[in-house]
Amino acid sequence: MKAAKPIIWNGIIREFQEFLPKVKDDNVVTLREGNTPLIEAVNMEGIFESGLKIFLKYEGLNPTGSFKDRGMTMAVSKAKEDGSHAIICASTGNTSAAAAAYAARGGLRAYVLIPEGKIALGKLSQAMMHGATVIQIQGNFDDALAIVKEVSKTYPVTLVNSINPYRIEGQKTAAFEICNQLGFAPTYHFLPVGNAGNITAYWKGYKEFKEKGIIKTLPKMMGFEAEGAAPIVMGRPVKNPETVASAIRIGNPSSWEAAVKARDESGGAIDMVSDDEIIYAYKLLAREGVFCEPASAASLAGVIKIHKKGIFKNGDMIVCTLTGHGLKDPDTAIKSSEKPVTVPPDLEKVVKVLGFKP
Ligand code: AN7
Repeated sequence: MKAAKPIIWNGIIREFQEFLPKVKDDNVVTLREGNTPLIEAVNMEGIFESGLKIFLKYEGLNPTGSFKDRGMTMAVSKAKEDGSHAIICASTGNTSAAAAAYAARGGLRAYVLIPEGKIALGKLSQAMMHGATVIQIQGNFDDALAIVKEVSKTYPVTLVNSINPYRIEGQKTAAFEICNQLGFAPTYHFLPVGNAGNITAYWKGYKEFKEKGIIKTLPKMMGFEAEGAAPIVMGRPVKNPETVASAIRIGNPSSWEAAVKARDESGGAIDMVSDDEIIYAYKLLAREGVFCEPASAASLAGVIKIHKKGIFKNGDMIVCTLTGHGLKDPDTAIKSSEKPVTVPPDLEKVVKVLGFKP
């Protein structure tokens, strides 16, 4: 290489402008989100027969560590364009982190409502560090969402939960990237389901690429809720949702109907996985060198569950969205791992722990 080679990615609004609502360039609030890697799983022999290809869309590599950045750049840019000075959201953590960061970037105020004691440490630190006003609700996400909806109706603040249609618009760009990365759409697309915005967004993205003739086939959309927070699977809201995957601890999703539509139109499924299955998949992903948060692993847990039913065919292409970075939730990572060994600063003792002969 004789000269520096420019590698420039301008963020999803500028890169995918022909597919997104127009934003005046001065109003674009971006941290150059998107362009996340699609990583093939290579250490899963023994779990799946060969011939099954699994790709991981590692959304934890977005600027704030989750897929929420795609929707947030769009929602905050539009809020700015509309003259809004403040945004508000309810969140299980990642939305609040993204809202806080993009609001800071764009010079808007952010107000975030979170369930007290139920969001992962990394996410809380992000919202606080970016200067959002953080309000802990003595209740769950669903309680918080009901309140922010009311507040945004009455007061001069823009709601940036995924009820805001710009969020879905931004998030659909992950489907575009997967098609561009593979050269076609996968056979199956697995992802965790919480408030159900992301499955809705991906399906919209795939359909738009098909309408434009960029892809020929559509994937089956496979959404996975956590067993203790599975309103769509149960067919009714869950009053007190509970799961180790705190990001998807949601009992009454906003995009419920749209998610069911994505499932039915695509010939996919919305199913659930237990906390044990989630943690098992979380550790398998770590063995790939890919660190995601527990909720993200619901996608791979779903693949394992469906694989056991013998539904996959040789050559099927599977994409799992890993929605958030593992560093978001260090507590669960430490709880799920072998403890470090402590020894004095002594060569022999260290060598012994390493299993070598002294
Ligand atoms: C890592 O941050 O709802 O089904 O308030 O953080 O589109 O809600 C987070 C959701 C999956 C579920 N994985 O996506 C919030 C929030 C991670 C998440 C989901 C979330 P949706």
